[in-house]
Amino acid sequence: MSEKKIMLGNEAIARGAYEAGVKVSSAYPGTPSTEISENIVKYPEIYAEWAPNEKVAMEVAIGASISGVRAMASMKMVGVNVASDPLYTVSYIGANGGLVLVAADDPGLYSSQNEQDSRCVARVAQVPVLEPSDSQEAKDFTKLAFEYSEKYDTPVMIRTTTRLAHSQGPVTLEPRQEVADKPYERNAAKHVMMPANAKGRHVHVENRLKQMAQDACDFAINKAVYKDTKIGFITSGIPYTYVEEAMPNASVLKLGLVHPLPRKLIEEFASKVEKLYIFEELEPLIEEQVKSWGIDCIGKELFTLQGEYSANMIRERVLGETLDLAAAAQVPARPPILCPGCPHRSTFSVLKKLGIHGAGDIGCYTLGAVAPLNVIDTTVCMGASISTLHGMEKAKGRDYVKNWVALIGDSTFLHTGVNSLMNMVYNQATGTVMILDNSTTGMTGHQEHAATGKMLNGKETKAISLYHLCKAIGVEHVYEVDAFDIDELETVVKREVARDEVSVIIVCAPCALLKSQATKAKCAAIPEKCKKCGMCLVPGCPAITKNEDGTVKIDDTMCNGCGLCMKRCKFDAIERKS
Ligand SMILES: Cc1ncc(C[n+]2csc(CCOP(=O)(O)OP(=O)(O)O)c2C)c(N)n1
Repeated sequence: MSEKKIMLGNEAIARGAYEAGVKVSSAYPGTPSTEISENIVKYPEIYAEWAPNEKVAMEVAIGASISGVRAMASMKMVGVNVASDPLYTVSYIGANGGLVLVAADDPGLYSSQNEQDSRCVARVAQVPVLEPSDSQEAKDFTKLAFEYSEKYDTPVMIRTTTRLAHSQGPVTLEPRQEVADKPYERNAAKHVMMPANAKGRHVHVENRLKQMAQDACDFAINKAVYKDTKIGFITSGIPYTYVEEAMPNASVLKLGLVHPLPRKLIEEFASKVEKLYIFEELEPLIEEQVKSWGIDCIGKELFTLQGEYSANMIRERVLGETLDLAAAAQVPARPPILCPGCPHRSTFSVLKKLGIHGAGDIGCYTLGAVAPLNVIDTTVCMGASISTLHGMEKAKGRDYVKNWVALIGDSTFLHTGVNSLMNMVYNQATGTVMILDNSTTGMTGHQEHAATGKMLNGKETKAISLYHLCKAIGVEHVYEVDAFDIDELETVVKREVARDEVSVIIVCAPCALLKSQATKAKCAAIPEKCKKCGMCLVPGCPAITKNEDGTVKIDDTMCNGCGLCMKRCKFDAIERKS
């Protein structure tokens, strides 16, 4: 009997890659895609790595595909932007060994800086998109994606969303299919994209999509099920499961391939149902095309362009039910905060004291933007802190950035920050960059990166030195400071922001949640010595609260003994427990 296993959507994608005979996987972490690589690495048959960013990951997969093996790159949707340069052009090159890009979208913005829809990117890049609805399909569609990639000579995108990536379902396991490497033949007309060659390949791209759209009417993954024909839904991915839950008797055209669309199949389905709804999260990608064919349907007039969908959305908006959602509304909001003992808090406490503004970046330290720290003023995308600061200086002059710094994490600095620092050096900037080096990619759950000295498979490797990297770029003034040495940090920050040359301060202290961190003795408040000045409360450590009389107490279960509160207390009213 075949073996079944409960798997996360991401785990199932990894399993699909394994069963499809994939040999190379490259990725950069990003919620909700991270666990794909963390599971792929468990299969010794697949070479799996963390790349410093998504563009690199995509290009590694492209190289592997050109050489003749099946290869995969996975990333969150904003990573697709970073990888879009190679993506748009590899669309023309196509695939030798199957080439698959997994793009993980985040409707509802659980952990992202925007809510973009990767299907739109794929459409512009003229790349087909498969959209699974559950873990079994996540595995099956991944395998299918490699077949389509080779059959149609195209990269294929698998689009998932947070709900699929992070929910579990049963998956039937099958053995790995050993796929023979395709022979590599030099073919400049296909592999060297310069104008004369790209012109010819663009014709191939258009023909390939037309052919696929035609064939898609017979793909088993595009399925029309006719029940009550008063109402019909065209849907895909996770929203399909909501239709099944809320209206099990409706007719449904479930699309597994969401780009290109099977026009004939859609026209046939539309002609057989009285009222047609298009139920797709985020952009009206399917809806706009269906409407452009003169088919009457209801989509974004009724359903939102923003946020995650639900079965309740159908109950309310299609069935007109009034739902009592009071119980759900009563769940208290829990705003994200830095962990107790987080070294970023220590850094922010110094910047707050000095009244310095931060051009921020993406990582745990983005939380420096919220109360009580309020240090970070801007956050755009990974790597943007340094270039934003540079833009401010060039716009407003040297003096303007004397009370600004760029704040960027170690993983983010290596991702794209390093380019911006080159720009500062090259274009004679004078700003100060603080690299918050906590020795990990913290925000996404502790992934290794090029400066940690370990690879995705846990093996030791060369750790790139951030210090020497900055020096090599040409930054004369690079300093490493312990994040918890707040006096030294204050001195160095004051000195460097005043300096009329570009400088980098690498603020070092490992993430408080890293397993390698030994537990330090916890801190305790001594009420008799407490003068109620509130200095220990300023950095907003969640382990410290006020007693009714205004003195403070420290929650033992939360304190990790970082000692920041102790250092801020002028009255020795906080001490370490022995
Ligand atoms: C282009 C892109 N790729 C991936 C992500 C997901 N992501 C958010 S922050 C981050 C890195 C965080 O690591 P680091 O800069 O070291 O800061 P830390 O969280 O450890 O403080 C990643 C990978 C993203 N937001 N954008």
